[in-house]
Amino acid sequence: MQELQTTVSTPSLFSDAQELLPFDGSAVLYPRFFDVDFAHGAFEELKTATPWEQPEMIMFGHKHAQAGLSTWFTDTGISYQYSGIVREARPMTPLLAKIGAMCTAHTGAQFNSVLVNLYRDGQDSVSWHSDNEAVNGKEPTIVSVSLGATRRFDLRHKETKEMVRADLEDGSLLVMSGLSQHCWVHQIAKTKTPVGPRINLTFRLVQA
Ligand SMILES: O=C(O)CCC(=O)C(=O)O
Ligand SMILES: [Mn+2]
Repeated sequence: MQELQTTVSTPSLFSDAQELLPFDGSAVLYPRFFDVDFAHGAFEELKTATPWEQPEMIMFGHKHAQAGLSTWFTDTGISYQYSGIVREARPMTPLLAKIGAMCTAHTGAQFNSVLVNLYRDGQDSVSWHSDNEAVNGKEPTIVSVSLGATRRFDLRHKETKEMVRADLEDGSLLVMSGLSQHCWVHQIAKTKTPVGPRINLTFRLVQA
């Protein structure tokens, strides 16, 4: 006779989840959210199939200066504007929709758009900014997927200047929510350490 299981223990798949922010918002890192094969396949498909655009290089004085390639996907038709740049909407692809659905299944948050960034090497970067444009709404949940080379992610509190750092590894998921965009800025700094290419996807729920 089969023994009845009286205690149910469900070991969390994400027991290594880590809250990065000490206060004023949340940024939870799941270092190995996607399995290696899935992450590798997604990286290759995105690298090859994405119509990469290089937004006009902005030198300084702007909050989201970017030296890299990126593309904005959404079926809402809403363009994304930051630092005086307007990113035209491209239709979501099946792969991006699938990754977005995996993020929704895990977080419960809905997404209708994704900004895809390619960092070709250590010279590609995104300078200090917060994703606080009105289009993202108040206290947005922004889910960031990292594929490919590991890059360091810095967060800095706008008032206390407290710094938090984390390595965003291949297949990791970072969920930023609450006051995180209001109280903190973040960046991917340039690095002289030789690094391979990295693709980052930030899923968002935008409204016109
Ligand atoms: O590449 C990353 O991890 C961050 C990208 C980012 O902050 C953004 O696209 O707004
Ligand atoms: Mn950002």
